[in-house]
Amino acid sequence: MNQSRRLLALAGVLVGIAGLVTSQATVWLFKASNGPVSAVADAVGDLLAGGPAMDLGHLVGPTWDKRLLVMGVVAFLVGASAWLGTLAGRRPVLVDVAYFALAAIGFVSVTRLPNSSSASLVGVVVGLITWMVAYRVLTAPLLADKGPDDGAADEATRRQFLKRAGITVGVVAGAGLLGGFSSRKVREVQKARRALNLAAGKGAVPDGVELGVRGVAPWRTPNEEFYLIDTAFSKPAIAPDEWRLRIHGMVENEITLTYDDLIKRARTEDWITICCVSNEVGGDLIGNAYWSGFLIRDILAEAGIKEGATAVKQTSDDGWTCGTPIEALTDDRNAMLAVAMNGEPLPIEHGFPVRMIVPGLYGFVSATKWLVDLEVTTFDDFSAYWTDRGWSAEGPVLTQSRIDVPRNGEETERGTVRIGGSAWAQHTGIEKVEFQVDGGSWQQADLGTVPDLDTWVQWSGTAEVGKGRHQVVVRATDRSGYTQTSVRTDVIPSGATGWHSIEFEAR
Ligand SMILES: Nc1nc2c(c(=O)[nH]1)N[C@H]1C(S)=C(S)[C@@H](COP(=O)(O)O)O[C@H]1N2
Ligand SMILES: [Mo]
Repeated sequence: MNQSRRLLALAGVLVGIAGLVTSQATVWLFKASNGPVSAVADAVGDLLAGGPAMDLGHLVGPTWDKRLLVMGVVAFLVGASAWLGTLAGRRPVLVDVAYFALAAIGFVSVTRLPNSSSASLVGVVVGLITWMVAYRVLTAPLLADKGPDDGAADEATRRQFLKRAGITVGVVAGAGLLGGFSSRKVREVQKARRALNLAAGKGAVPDGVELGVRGVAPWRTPNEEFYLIDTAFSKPAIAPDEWRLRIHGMVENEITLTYDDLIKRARTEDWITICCVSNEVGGDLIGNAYWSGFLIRDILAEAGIKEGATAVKQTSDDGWTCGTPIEALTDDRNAMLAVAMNGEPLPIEHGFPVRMIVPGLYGFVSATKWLVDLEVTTFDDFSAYWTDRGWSAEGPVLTQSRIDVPRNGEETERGTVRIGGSAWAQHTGIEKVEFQVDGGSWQQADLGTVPDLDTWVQWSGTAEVGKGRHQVVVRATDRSGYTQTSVRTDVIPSGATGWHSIEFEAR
């Protein structure tokens, strides 16, 4: 390789690294859960695990497995960037397309992880812009037309390049330091979270809740697969020892709780399914976990609720607010200040260190994450984040059911086809689930047994089908005797109604 080709390759390497650093710094700055490199490593790992390739985890252990994948992704990127550097001036379109494609892989890998937020995607875009800009800045001096072999011109080019490379390294290192600095807080909180020993029960999945239909969502939703909804672009990172909860408003005694105060109290643990009001019919913004926490009704009793109060307004560390009827927090349901989810301290993105969980209500009116303030008040005296944006003030969960198998558009064998899914009516309970195939009569599905009224229920059945296209519709009846209406309504203001239906093709 001659000198200019070597310098071009070096320029490419710097460009590649610059984009990696700025994208990761962005992710850190906004405390997002997933950086693009880590997300691509996960995607590659899943591809390898799905294929005939070896299971790296067995050879090197799970932590090293991930580290090797990350190193592999970085090495690939650096190699590709070196090559892209050498294409400068010759294949400009190919270079831009290649960087776009690499960024697209990052984008898709980030998007497929259920706990990713928009901040991770912003990180990908920042990385792409860095690549585009740095590529132009660093290769330009090396492309300047030179006369026939002229040592002095060569030297000038080299100096130009080194100057620009120095500035690039400085800017990128600055961005990296800034991101790294702001991630220090998150790492501290993560460390504090890992060091907690809450001895929270993981909850054994009860016998009979799973009907064993392949493709139906697992009854317990693993934390990593639990849906995520929040408005915070940058997630709060709160260490347990700095957390305070103020309980005030229409109370006899104002209370301020520390984390230690809280976890000394008698604990409650329960299977509770929570879901989002913006879940479309058939959607997956729902999850079921074993939650550990402290009954809100006990804490409110200590504060002493004054006559006339109807609501508890909650405020999150990120400023988000919602209001819950006092009734739902003081009746016999397990409305709790949750500290653990499936036996682990709450993941940061699910509200660490303390969030609310209220069976039977949509998350937007009850499930405040990063909870710092409870104000006992009346619905007339405040409005909350989503009510200000056209959503209802109260949000009881609407009875719903979903078909998971077959998937919409799936191809199956003709003959006996298994059908199954989930149904929910938290704190009311599911009485029966019926399904209808190709407009025939409604058939009653088998139901999984559930521990109480507060979780979703699996259902299953079979259908005999011939070759061709088929349709399945499902509807649930809850324990109040209400059968889901077929009328489809929008999710706003208080949740979608209507029956879920899918089509499949039998061969
Ligand atoms: N601080 C805060 N808490 C929040 C929200 C939010 O935007 N900010 N979203 C709510 C909504 S709409 C839902 S459905 C649940 C989702 O909880 P999850 O992200 O842990 O699944 O959290 C609720 N708690
Ligand atoms: Mo929600």
